[in-house]
Amino acid sequence: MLFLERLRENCHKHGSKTAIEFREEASTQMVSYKSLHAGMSKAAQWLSDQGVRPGDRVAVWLPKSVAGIHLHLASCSVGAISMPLNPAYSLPELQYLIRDSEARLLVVGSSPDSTSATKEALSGYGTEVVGMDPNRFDEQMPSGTGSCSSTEAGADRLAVMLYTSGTTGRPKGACMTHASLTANMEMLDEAWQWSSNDVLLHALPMFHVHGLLVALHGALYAGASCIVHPSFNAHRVLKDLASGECSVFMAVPTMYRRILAAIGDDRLDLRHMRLLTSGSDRLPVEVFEAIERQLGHRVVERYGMTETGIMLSNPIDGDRVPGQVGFPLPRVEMRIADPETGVESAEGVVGELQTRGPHVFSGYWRDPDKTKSSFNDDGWFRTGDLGKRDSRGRYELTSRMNDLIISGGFNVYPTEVEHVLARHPGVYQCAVVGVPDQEWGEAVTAFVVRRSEEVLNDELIIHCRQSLAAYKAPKRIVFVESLPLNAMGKVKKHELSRIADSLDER
Ligand code: MLC
Repeated sequence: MLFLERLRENCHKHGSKTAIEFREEASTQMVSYKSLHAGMSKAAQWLSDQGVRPGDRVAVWLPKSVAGIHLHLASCSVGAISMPLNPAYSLPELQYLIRDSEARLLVVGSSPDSTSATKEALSGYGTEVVGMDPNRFDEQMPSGTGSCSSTEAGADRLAVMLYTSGTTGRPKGACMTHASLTANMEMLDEAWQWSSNDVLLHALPMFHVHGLLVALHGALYAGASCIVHPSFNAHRVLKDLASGECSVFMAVPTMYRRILAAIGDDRLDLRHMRLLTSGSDRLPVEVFEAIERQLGHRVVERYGMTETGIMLSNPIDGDRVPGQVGFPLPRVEMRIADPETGVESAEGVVGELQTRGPHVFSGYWRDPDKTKSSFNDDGWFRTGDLGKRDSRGRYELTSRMNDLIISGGFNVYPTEVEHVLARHPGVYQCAVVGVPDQEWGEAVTAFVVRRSEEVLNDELIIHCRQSLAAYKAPKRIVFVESLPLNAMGKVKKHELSRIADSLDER
Protein backbone atom coordinates (compact mmCIF):
# COMPACT_ATOMS: atom_id res chain seq x y z
CA MET A 1 0.00 0.00 0.00
CA LEU A 2 1.45 3.37 -1.02
CA PHE A 3 2.48 5.78 1.74
CA LEU A 4 -0.39 8.17 0.96
CA GLU A 5 -3.00 5.42 0.95
CA ARG A 6 -1.66 4.19 4.27
CA LEU A 7 -1.80 7.74 5.61
CA ARG A 8 -5.42 8.14 4.50
CA GLU A 9 -6.26 4.82 6.12
CA ASN A 10 -4.58 6.01 9.33
CA CYS A 11 -6.53 9.27 9.21
CA HIS A 12 -9.78 7.30 9.15
CA LYS A 13 -8.66 4.66 11.61
CA HIS A 14 -7.12 6.96 14.21
CA GLY A 15 -9.60 9.87 13.82
CA SER A 16 -9.34 11.93 16.97
CA LYS A 17 -5.88 10.68 17.95
CA THR A 18 -3.12 13.31 17.79
CA ALA A 19 -1.10 13.14 14.60
CA ILE A 20 0.89 16.31 15.23
CA GLU A 21 1.36 18.42 18.29
CA PHE A 22 3.21 21.51 17.11
CA ARG A 23 4.86 22.89 20.24
CA GLU A 24 6.10 26.44 20.10
CA GLU A 25 7.54 28.28 23.07
CA ALA A 26 4.27 30.05 23.87
CA SER A 27 1.58 27.98 22.18
CA THR A 28 0.69 24.52 20.99
CA GLN A 29 -1.26 23.52 17.92
CA MET A 30 -2.96 20.12 18.07
CA VAL A 31 -3.72 18.28 14.85
CA SER A 32 -5.65 15.03 15.05
CA TYR A 33 -5.46 12.48 12.26
CA LYS A 34 -8.93 13.60 11.24
CA SER A 35 -7.92 17.24 11.01
CA LEU A 36 -4.68 16.30 9.25
CA HIS A 37 -6.84 14.73 6.56
CA ALA A 38 -9.12 17.78 6.46
CA GLY A 39 -6.10 20.14 6.19
CA MET A 40 -4.56 18.04 3.42
CA SER A 41 -7.88 17.99 1.53
CA LYS A 42 -8.29 21.73 1.76
CA ALA A 43 -4.70 22.33 0.75
CA ALA A 44 -5.17 19.92 -2.18
CA GLN A 45 -8.24 21.89 -3.28
CA TRP A 46 -6.31 25.15 -2.88
CA LEU A 47 -3.42 23.83 -4.98
CA SER A 48 -5.86 22.83 -7.73
CA ASP A 49 -7.45 26.28 -7.51
CA GLN A 50 -3.95 27.76 -8.00
CA GLY A 51 -3.68 25.80 -11.24
CA VAL A 52 -1.39 23.04 -9.93
CA ARG A 53 -1.72 19.90 -12.02
CA PRO A 54 -0.16 16.43 -11.75
CA GLY A 55 3.58 16.56 -12.44
CA ASP A 56 3.89 20.24 -11.48
CA ARG A 57 6.57 21.18 -8.96
CA VAL A 58 5.23 22.86 -5.81
CA ALA A 59 8.01 24.67 -3.94
CA VAL A 60 7.34 25.58 -0.32
CA TRP A 61 9.71 28.06 1.31
CA LEU A 62 8.12 28.30 4.72
CA PRO A 63 9.47 27.96 8.23
CA LYS A 64 8.76 24.58 9.81
CA SER A 65 5.01 24.64 10.39
CA VAL A 66 1.76 22.68 10.27
CA ALA A 67 0.96 24.62 7.09
CA GLY A 68 4.16 23.31 5.49
CA ILE A 69 3.22 19.74 6.44
CA HIS A 70 -0.27 20.12 4.95
CA LEU A 71 1.12 21.60 1.74
CA HIS A 72 3.73 18.86 1.39
CA LEU A 73 1.21 16.05 1.84
CA ALA A 74 -1.38 17.80 -0.34
CA SER A 75 1.14 18.32 -3.16
CA CYS A 76 1.90 14.60 -3.17
CA SER A 77 -1.77 13.76 -3.03
CA VAL A 78 -2.72 15.81 -6.12
CA GLY A 79 0.04 14.11 -8.10
CA ALA A 80 2.31 17.17 -7.99
CA ILE A 81 5.96 17.00 -6.93
CA SER A 82 6.54 18.38 -3.45
CA MET A 83 9.67 20.52 -3.20
CA PRO A 84 10.21 21.76 0.35
CA LEU A 85 13.02 24.32 0.50
CA ASN A 86 15.38 25.38 3.28
CA PRO A 87 14.11 28.73 4.62
CA ALA A 88 17.78 29.70 5.12
CA TYR A 89 18.49 29.79 1.38
CA SER A 90 19.60 33.12 -0.03
CA LEU A 91 17.66 34.74 -2.86
CA PRO A 92 20.28 33.73 -5.47
CA GLU A 93 20.02 30.12 -4.30
CA LEU A 94 16.23 30.31 -4.48
CA GLN A 95 16.41 31.77 -7.99
CA TYR A 96 18.59 28.89 -9.14
CA LEU A 97 16.28 26.25 -7.65
CA ILE A 98 13.12 27.79 -9.06
CA ARG A 99 14.64 28.22 -12.49
CA ASP A 100 16.04 24.69 -12.51
CA SER A 101 12.83 23.05 -11.30
CA GLU A 102 10.50 25.31 -13.28
CA ALA A 103 8.22 25.21 -10.26
CA ARG A 104 4.57 25.93 -11.04
CA LEU A 105 4.00 27.43 -7.61
CA LEU A 106 6.19 28.84 -4.85
CA VAL A 107 4.66 29.39 -1.43
CA VAL A 108 6.71 31.87 0.60
CA GLY A 109 6.31 32.74 4.24
CA SER A 110 6.60 36.06 5.97
CA SER A 111 5.65 39.65 5.34
CA PRO A 112 4.04 41.20 2.25
CA ASP A 113 7.33 43.11 1.75
CA SER A 114 9.44 40.03 1.46
CA THR A 115 6.80 38.34 -0.69
CA SER A 116 7.02 41.19 -3.15
CA ALA A 117 10.85 41.07 -3.05
CA THR A 118 10.67 37.35 -3.86
CA LYS A 119 8.14 38.02 -6.62
CA GLU A 120 10.42 40.62 -8.10
CA ALA A 121 13.46 38.35 -7.91
CA LEU A 122 11.50 35.63 -9.71
CA SER A 123 9.66 37.76 -12.24
CA GLY A 124 9.71 36.21 -15.68
CA TYR A 125 10.32 32.71 -14.29
CA GLY A 126 6.75 31.55 -14.98
CA THR A 127 6.31 30.59 -11.34
CA GLU A 128 3.30 31.74 -9.35
CA VAL A 129 4.58 33.19 -6.06
CA VAL A 130 2.06 33.18 -3.21
CA GLY A 131 2.73 34.65 0.21
CA MET A 132 1.42 32.73 3.18
CA ASP A 133 1.44 33.31 6.90
CA PRO A 134 1.77 29.77 8.25
CA ASN A 135 -0.12 30.83 11.38
CA ARG A 136 -3.12 31.90 9.31
CA PHE A 137 -3.07 28.94 6.95
CA ASP A 138 -6.73 28.07 7.57
CA GLU A 139 -7.85 31.54 6.56
CA GLN A 140 -6.19 31.16 3.17
CA MET A 141 -7.65 27.75 2.50
CA PRO A 142 -11.00 27.32 0.73
CA SER A 143 -14.05 26.76 2.91
CA GLY A 144 -15.82 23.40 2.65
CA THR A 145 -14.20 20.03 2.83
CA GLY A 146 -11.82 20.32 -0.11
CA SER A 147 -10.86 17.38 -2.23
CA CYS A 148 -8.00 15.01 -1.72
CA SER A 149 -8.10 12.63 -4.64
CA SER A 150 -6.15 9.43 -4.24
CA THR A 151 -6.26 8.55 -7.90
CA GLU A 152 -3.40 10.85 -8.80
CA ALA A 153 -0.80 9.08 -6.69
CA GLY A 154 0.38 6.30 -9.00
CA ALA A 155 3.33 4.29 -7.70
CA ASP A 156 5.71 5.43 -10.43
CA ARG A 157 4.70 9.07 -10.31
CA LEU A 158 7.25 11.47 -8.81
CA ALA A 159 6.20 12.51 -5.32
CA VAL A 160 9.08 14.52 -3.90
CA MET A 161 12.11 16.37 -5.23
CA LEU A 162 14.82 17.34 -2.76
CA TYR A 163 17.76 19.43 -3.87
CA THR A 164 21.11 18.18 -2.77
CA SER A 165 24.52 19.82 -3.17
CA GLY A 166 26.44 18.77 -6.24
CA THR A 167 30.13 18.27 -6.95
CA THR A 168 29.90 20.84 -9.73
CA GLY A 169 28.77 23.50 -7.29
CA ARG A 170 25.18 23.43 -8.49
CA PRO A 171 22.51 21.65 -6.42
CA LYS A 172 20.68 18.87 -8.23
CA GLY A 173 17.10 17.73 -7.72
CA ALA A 174 16.86 14.15 -6.47
CA CYS A 175 13.50 12.71 -7.56
CA MET A 176 11.63 10.16 -5.51
CA THR A 177 8.55 8.26 -6.67
CA HIS A 178 5.64 7.27 -4.46
CA ALA A 179 6.93 3.71 -4.77
CA SER A 180 10.46 4.50 -3.54
CA LEU A 181 9.17 6.57 -0.61
CA THR A 182 6.81 3.78 0.32
CA ALA A 183 9.54 1.14 0.04
CA ASN A 184 11.72 3.10 2.46
CA MET A 185 8.80 3.43 4.87
CA GLU A 186 8.08 -0.30 4.78
CA MET A 187 11.73 -1.13 5.41
CA LEU A 188 12.05 1.24 8.36
CA ASP A 189 8.66 0.27 9.77
CA GLU A 190 9.88 -3.31 9.95
CA ALA A 191 13.47 -2.65 11.00
CA TRP A 192 12.70 -0.05 13.68
CA GLN A 193 9.46 -1.70 14.79
CA TRP A 194 7.38 1.44 14.58
CA SER A 195 3.97 1.16 16.24
CA SER A 196 0.92 3.39 16.53
CA ASN A 197 1.74 3.69 20.24
CA ASP A 198 4.95 5.54 19.43
CA VAL A 199 5.36 9.25 20.10
CA LEU A 200 8.13 10.86 18.06
CA LEU A 201 9.88 14.00 19.24
CA HIS A 202 10.60 15.83 16.00
CA ALA A 203 13.22 18.61 16.13
CA LEU A 204 14.80 18.16 12.69
CA PRO A 205 14.32 20.43 9.68
CA MET A 206 11.50 19.27 7.40
CA PHE A 207 13.13 19.97 4.05
CA HIS A 208 15.49 16.99 3.99
CA VAL A 209 15.17 13.24 3.85
CA HIS A 210 15.94 12.84 7.55
CA GLY A 211 13.28 15.11 9.05
CA LEU A 212 10.69 14.77 6.29
CA LEU A 213 10.83 11.29 4.82
CA VAL A 214 12.35 9.30 7.68
CA ALA A 215 10.97 11.00 10.79
CA LEU A 216 7.65 12.63 9.79
CA HIS A 217 6.62 10.03 7.21
CA GLY A 218 7.80 7.24 9.51
CA ALA A 219 5.51 8.35 12.32
CA LEU A 220 2.50 9.04 10.08
CA TYR A 221 2.95 5.73 8.27
CA ALA A 222 2.78 3.96 11.63
CA GLY A 223 -0.22 5.97 12.83
CA ALA A 224 1.96 7.31 15.65
CA SER A 225 1.96 10.83 17.14
CA CYS A 226 4.59 13.52 16.57
CA ILE A 227 5.53 16.25 18.99
CA VAL A 228 7.05 18.78 16.62
CA HIS A 229 9.40 21.58 17.65
CA PRO A 230 9.64 24.53 15.24
CA SER A 231 13.46 24.44 15.51
CA PHE A 232 16.10 22.61 17.48
CA ASN A 233 16.77 23.85 20.98
CA ALA A 234 18.71 21.44 23.19
CA HIS A 235 17.04 22.56 26.43
CA ARG A 236 13.52 22.25 25.04
CA VAL A 237 14.35 18.86 23.58
CA LEU A 238 15.75 17.68 26.90
CA LYS A 239 12.65 18.87 28.71
CA ASP A 240 10.35 16.91 26.39
CA LEU A 241 12.58 13.84 26.38
CA ALA A 242 12.60 13.86 30.18
CA SER A 243 8.82 14.23 30.43
CA GLY A 244 8.31 10.57 29.61
CA GLU A 245 5.75 11.19 26.87
CA CYS A 246 8.03 10.40 23.88
CA SER A 247 9.27 7.02 22.74
CA VAL A 248 11.33 7.90 19.62
CA PHE A 249 13.85 10.64 18.91
CA MET A 250 15.96 11.17 15.78
CA ALA A 251 18.85 13.58 15.46
CA VAL A 252 22.14 14.40 13.79
CA PRO A 253 25.39 14.15 15.80
CA THR A 254 25.63 17.94 16.30
CA MET A 255 22.26 17.83 18.07
CA TYR A 256 23.44 15.04 20.37
CA ARG A 257 26.58 17.04 21.14
CA ARG A 258 24.44 20.03 22.11
CA ILE A 259 22.13 17.88 24.22
CA LEU A 260 25.15 16.48 26.07
CA ALA A 261 26.53 19.98 26.54
CA ALA A 262 23.17 21.10 27.92
CA ILE A 263 23.13 18.42 30.63
CA GLY A 264 26.79 18.99 31.45
CA ASP A 265 28.02 16.42 33.96
CA ASP A 266 24.50 15.37 34.92
CA ARG A 267 22.72 12.25 33.86
CA LEU A 268 19.22 11.96 32.51
CA ASP A 269 17.65 8.55 32.48
CA LEU A 270 15.97 8.09 29.11
CA ARG A 271 15.54 4.35 29.38
CA HIS A 272 11.77 4.82 28.97
CA MET A 273 12.48 5.81 25.36
CA ARG A 274 12.14 2.98 22.85
CA LEU A 275 14.50 4.34 20.20
CA LEU A 276 17.11 7.05 19.74
CA THR A 277 18.64 7.24 16.27
CA SER A 278 21.49 9.19 14.75
CA GLY A 279 22.22 9.87 11.11
CA SER A 280 23.12 12.32 8.31
CA ASP A 281 26.71 12.33 9.56
CA ARG A 282 28.99 9.89 11.31
CA LEU A 283 28.47 9.64 15.05
CA PRO A 284 31.88 9.73 16.75
CA VAL A 285 32.43 6.82 19.11
CA GLU A 286 33.02 9.19 22.03
CA VAL A 287 29.61 10.83 21.45
CA PHE A 288 27.94 7.40 21.26
CA GLU A 289 29.61 6.48 24.56
CA ALA A 290 28.71 9.76 26.23
CA ILE A 291 25.05 9.30 25.25
CA GLU A 292 25.10 5.82 26.73
CA ARG A 293 26.76 7.08 29.90
CA GLN A 294 24.61 10.14 30.39
CA LEU A 295 21.26 9.22 28.82
CA GLY A 296 21.30 5.46 29.32
CA HIS A 297 20.83 4.67 25.62
CA ARG A 298 22.81 2.93 22.92
CA VAL A 299 21.90 5.07 19.95
CA VAL A 300 20.90 3.31 16.74
CA GLU A 301 23.25 4.74 14.13
CA ARG A 302 22.05 4.34 10.59
CA TYR A 303 23.24 5.35 7.13
CA GLY A 304 21.38 6.95 4.28
CA MET A 305 21.42 9.70 1.73
CA THR A 306 18.97 11.83 -0.20
CA GLU A 307 19.07 9.58 -3.26
CA THR A 308 18.38 6.37 -1.37
CA GLY A 309 16.69 7.09 1.92
CA ILE A 310 18.00 4.87 4.69
CA MET A 311 19.97 1.82 3.57
CA LEU A 312 21.78 0.49 6.64
CA SER A 313 20.94 0.49 10.31
CA ASN A 314 22.20 -0.92 13.53
CA PRO A 315 19.64 -3.39 14.87
CA ILE A 316 16.85 -2.77 17.34
CA ASP A 317 17.33 -6.27 18.71
CA GLY A 318 21.02 -7.00 18.77
CA ASP A 319 24.20 -5.13 19.37
CA ARG A 320 24.45 -1.50 18.29
CA VAL A 321 28.12 -1.11 17.59
CA PRO A 322 29.64 2.37 17.94
CA GLY A 323 31.42 3.50 14.78
CA GLN A 324 29.43 1.10 12.59
CA VAL A 325 26.27 1.71 10.58
CA GLY A 326 24.88 -1.80 10.82
CA PHE A 327 23.15 -4.09 8.38
CA PRO A 328 21.15 -3.54 5.17
CA LEU A 329 17.46 -2.88 5.80
CA PRO A 330 15.03 -5.54 4.52
CA ARG A 331 15.06 -5.73 0.68
CA VAL A 332 18.07 -3.40 0.42
CA GLU A 333 20.90 -4.84 -1.64
CA MET A 334 24.21 -3.48 -0.46
CA ARG A 335 27.77 -4.21 -1.43
CA ILE A 336 31.30 -2.90 -1.26
CA ALA A 337 32.92 -2.62 -4.67
CA ASP A 338 36.14 -1.39 -6.17
CA PRO A 339 35.24 2.12 -7.38
CA GLU A 340 37.41 1.77 -10.48
CA THR A 341 36.55 -1.74 -11.69
CA GLY A 342 33.09 -2.18 -10.12
CA VAL A 343 34.17 -5.63 -8.89
CA GLU A 344 32.76 -6.59 -5.50
CA SER A 345 35.35 -6.37 -2.74
CA ALA A 346 36.14 -9.08 -0.21
CA GLU A 347 35.21 -8.88 3.46
CA GLY A 348 37.23 -6.28 5.32
CA VAL A 349 38.49 -4.59 2.15
CA VAL A 350 37.68 -0.90 1.78
CA GLY A 351 35.68 0.03 -1.32
CA GLU A 352 32.69 2.10 -2.39
CA LEU A 353 29.30 1.43 -0.81
CA GLN A 354 26.83 0.65 -3.58
CA THR A 355 23.15 -0.15 -3.30
CA ARG A 356 20.24 -1.51 -5.33
CA GLY A 357 16.59 -1.94 -4.55
CA PRO A 358 13.17 -0.30 -4.45
CA HIS A 359 14.40 2.43 -2.09
CA VAL A 360 16.67 4.04 -4.70
CA PHE A 361 15.57 7.34 -6.28
CA SER A 362 14.57 7.56 -9.92
CA GLY A 363 17.22 10.09 -10.98
CA TYR A 364 18.29 13.72 -10.97
CA TRP A 365 15.84 16.24 -12.31
CA ARG A 366 16.40 16.71 -16.04
CA ASP A 367 19.98 15.48 -15.80
CA PRO A 368 20.18 12.09 -17.51
CA ASP A 369 23.98 12.24 -17.76
CA LYS A 370 24.45 12.80 -14.05
CA THR A 371 21.84 10.14 -13.33
CA LYS A 372 23.59 7.64 -15.62
CA SER A 373 27.00 8.26 -14.09
CA SER A 374 25.59 7.71 -10.60
CA PHE A 375 24.79 4.10 -11.38
CA ASN A 376 27.07 1.39 -12.71
CA ASP A 377 26.03 -0.87 -15.59
CA ASP A 378 24.38 -3.40 -13.29
CA GLY A 379 22.14 -0.78 -11.75
CA TRP A 380 24.08 -0.30 -8.52
CA PHE A 381 23.79 3.24 -7.20
CA ARG A 382 27.21 4.64 -6.33
CA THR A 383 27.09 6.40 -2.96
CA GLY A 384 30.56 7.97 -3.20
CA ASP A 385 31.21 6.79 0.37
CA LEU A 386 33.99 4.37 1.19
CA GLY A 387 33.67 1.64 3.77
CA LYS A 388 34.00 -2.05 4.51
CA ARG A 389 31.91 -5.02 5.62
CA ASP A 390 32.90 -7.42 8.38
CA SER A 391 32.38 -11.17 8.59
CA ARG A 392 28.97 -10.73 10.24
CA GLY A 393 27.74 -8.47 7.44
CA ARG A 394 28.04 -5.22 9.36
CA TYR A 395 29.09 -2.11 7.50
CA GLU A 396 31.48 0.61 8.58
CA LEU A 397 32.14 3.92 6.82
CA THR A 398 35.76 4.95 6.45
CA SER A 399 35.91 8.06 4.23
CA ARG A 400 34.51 9.71 1.10
CA MET A 401 35.52 9.54 -2.54
CA ASN A 402 34.63 13.18 -3.12
CA ASP A 403 35.40 16.31 -1.14
CA LEU A 404 31.88 16.75 0.26
CA ILE A 405 31.81 18.50 3.64
CA ILE A 406 29.15 17.48 6.18
CA SER A 407 28.57 20.31 8.61
CA GLY A 408 26.00 19.73 11.35
CA GLY A 409 24.28 17.19 9.08
CA PHE A 410 24.06 19.53 6.09
CA ASN A 411 25.99 18.70 2.92
CA VAL A 412 28.23 21.43 1.54
CA TYR A 413 30.23 20.98 -1.66
CA PRO A 414 33.42 23.07 -1.62
CA THR A 415 33.01 24.05 -5.28
CA GLU A 416 29.81 25.94 -4.52
CA VAL A 417 31.57 28.04 -1.86
CA GLU A 418 34.71 28.44 -3.98
CA HIS A 419 32.66 29.82 -6.91
CA VAL A 420 31.15 32.45 -4.65
CA LEU A 421 34.45 33.38 -2.97
CA ALA A 422 36.20 33.65 -6.33
CA ARG A 423 33.70 36.33 -7.38
CA HIS A 424 35.04 38.68 -4.69
CA PRO A 425 37.44 41.14 -6.34
CA GLY A 426 39.97 40.75 -3.52
CA VAL A 427 40.28 36.99 -3.95
CA TYR A 428 43.07 35.80 -6.21
CA GLN A 429 42.75 32.07 -5.52
CA CYS A 430 40.81 30.00 -3.03
CA ALA A 431 40.15 26.45 -1.92
CA VAL A 432 37.55 25.22 0.54
CA VAL A 433 37.87 22.14 2.75
CA GLY A 434 36.15 20.59 5.75
CA VAL A 435 38.20 20.68 8.92
CA PRO A 436 37.31 18.38 11.86
CA ASP A 437 35.28 20.38 14.33
CA GLN A 438 33.94 19.66 17.80
CA GLU A 439 30.55 21.26 17.16
CA TRP A 440 29.79 20.75 13.47
CA GLY A 441 31.67 17.52 12.76
CA GLU A 442 33.40 19.38 9.94
CA ALA A 443 33.72 23.15 9.66
CA VAL A 444 33.71 24.80 6.24
CA THR A 445 37.16 26.38 6.01
CA ALA A 446 38.45 28.55 3.17
CA PHE A 447 42.08 29.06 2.20
CA VAL A 448 42.44 32.31 0.32
CA VAL A 449 45.27 33.93 -1.57
CA ARG A 450 44.19 37.55 -1.54
CA ARG A 451 45.05 40.28 -3.98
CA SER A 452 45.72 42.78 -1.22
CA GLU A 453 46.21 42.75 2.54
CA GLU A 454 43.21 45.03 2.83
CA VAL A 455 40.78 42.20 2.16
CA LEU A 456 39.48 41.09 5.53
CA ASN A 457 38.12 37.89 6.91
CA ASP A 458 34.66 39.27 7.83
CA GLU A 459 34.26 40.94 4.48
CA LEU A 460 34.65 37.60 2.71
CA ILE A 461 32.25 35.84 5.06
CA ILE A 462 29.63 38.55 4.53
CA HIS A 463 30.20 38.27 0.79
CA CYS A 464 29.53 34.51 0.97
CA ARG A 465 26.39 34.99 3.04
CA GLN A 466 24.92 37.26 0.39
CA SER A 467 24.83 34.36 -2.05
CA LEU A 468 24.73 31.29 0.16
CA ALA A 469 22.72 29.98 3.11
CA ALA A 470 24.62 30.89 6.28
CA TYR A 471 25.54 27.28 7.10
CA LYS A 472 27.57 27.08 3.86
CA ALA A 473 29.61 30.21 4.60
CA PRO A 474 33.13 29.48 5.87
CA LYS A 475 33.45 29.31 9.63
CA ARG A 476 37.07 30.27 9.17
CA ILE A 477 39.13 31.96 6.47
CA VAL A 478 42.85 31.29 6.39
CA PHE A 479 44.93 33.68 4.30
CA VAL A 480 47.91 32.02 2.65
CA GLU A 481 50.66 33.15 0.27
CA SER A 482 49.93 30.33 -2.17
CA LEU A 483 47.94 27.11 -2.42
CA PRO A 484 49.72 23.74 -2.56
CA LEU A 485 49.32 22.37 -6.09
CA ASN A 486 50.02 18.95 -7.54
CA ALA A 487 51.80 18.30 -10.84
CA MET A 488 48.49 18.77 -12.70
CA GLY A 489 48.01 22.19 -11.12
CA LYS A 490 45.15 21.00 -8.88
CA VAL A 491 44.98 22.10 -5.26
CA LYS A 492 46.14 19.38 -2.85
CA LYS A 493 43.14 19.62 -0.54
CA HIS A 494 44.16 16.85 1.85
CA GLU A 495 47.28 18.90 2.56
CA LEU A 496 45.16 21.95 3.35
CA SER A 497 42.98 19.98 5.76
CA ARG A 498 46.11 18.76 7.52
CA ILE A 499 47.69 22.18 7.91
CA ALA A 500 44.47 24.04 8.78
CA ASP A 501 44.98 23.80 12.49
CA SER A 502 48.61 24.78 12.44
CA LEU A 503 48.12 27.96 10.44
CA ASP A 504 47.43 31.26 12.15
CA GLU A 505 44.45 33.31 11.09
CA ARG A 506 45.68 36.58 9.73
C1 MLC B 1 23.27 26.36 11.47
N1 MLC B 1 24.43 26.98 11.24
C2 MLC B 1 25.31 26.12 10.75
C3 MLC B 1 24.62 24.91 10.65
N2 MLC B 1 23.36 25.08 11.12
N3 MLC B 1 26.59 26.26 10.37
C4 MLC B 1 27.20 25.18 9.90
N4 MLC B 1 26.58 23.98 9.76
C5 MLC B 1 25.30 23.82 10.13
N5 MLC B 1 24.69 22.65 10.02
C6 MLC B 1 24.78 28.37 11.49
C7 MLC B 1 23.62 29.27 11.43
O1 MLC B 1 23.45 29.71 10.11
C8 MLC B 1 24.01 30.36 12.39
O2 MLC B 1 24.86 31.25 11.78
C9 MLC B 1 24.84 29.65 13.42
O3 MLC B 1 25.25 28.43 12.80
C10 MLC B 1 24.15 29.32 14.68
O4 MLC B 1 22.87 28.90 14.41
P1 MLC B 1 22.10 28.02 15.43
O5 MLC B 1 20.82 28.67 15.72
O6 MLC B 1 22.90 27.67 16.59
O7 MLC B 1 21.96 26.76 14.60
P2 MLC B 1 20.73 25.91 14.59
O8 MLC B 1 19.63 26.59 13.88
O9 MLC B 1 20.50 25.47 15.97
O10 MLC B 1 21.19 24.71 13.68
C11 MLC B 1 22.05 23.73 14.14
C12 MLC B 1 21.40 22.41 13.77
C13 MLC B 1 21.11 22.46 12.26
C14 MLC B 1 22.35 21.31 14.11
C15 MLC B 1 20.11 22.24 14.53
O11 MLC B 1 22.29 22.61 11.54
C16 MLC B 1 20.35 21.29 11.78
O12 MLC B 1 19.13 21.25 11.87
N6 MLC B 1 21.02 20.26 11.25
C17 MLC B 1 20.36 19.07 10.74
C18 MLC B 1 20.59 18.91 9.29
C19 MLC B 1 19.73 17.77 8.72
O13 MLC B 1 18.60 17.59 9.06
N7 MLC B 1 20.30 17.03 7.81
C20 MLC B 1 19.62 15.95 7.15
C21 MLC B 1 20.12 15.78 5.74
S1 MLC B 1 19.36 14.35 5.02
P3 MLC B 1 25.00 32.74 12.31
O14 MLC B 1 26.45 33.00 12.18
O15 MLC B 1 24.13 33.52 11.40
O16 MLC B 1 24.54 32.80 13.73
C22 MLC B 1 20.62 13.25 4.90
C23 MLC B 1 20.24 11.88 4.62
C24 MLC B 1 20.29 11.08 5.87
O17 MLC B 1 21.73 13.56 5.12
O18 MLC B 1 20.77 9.97 5.85
O19 MLC B 1 19.82 11.57 6.88
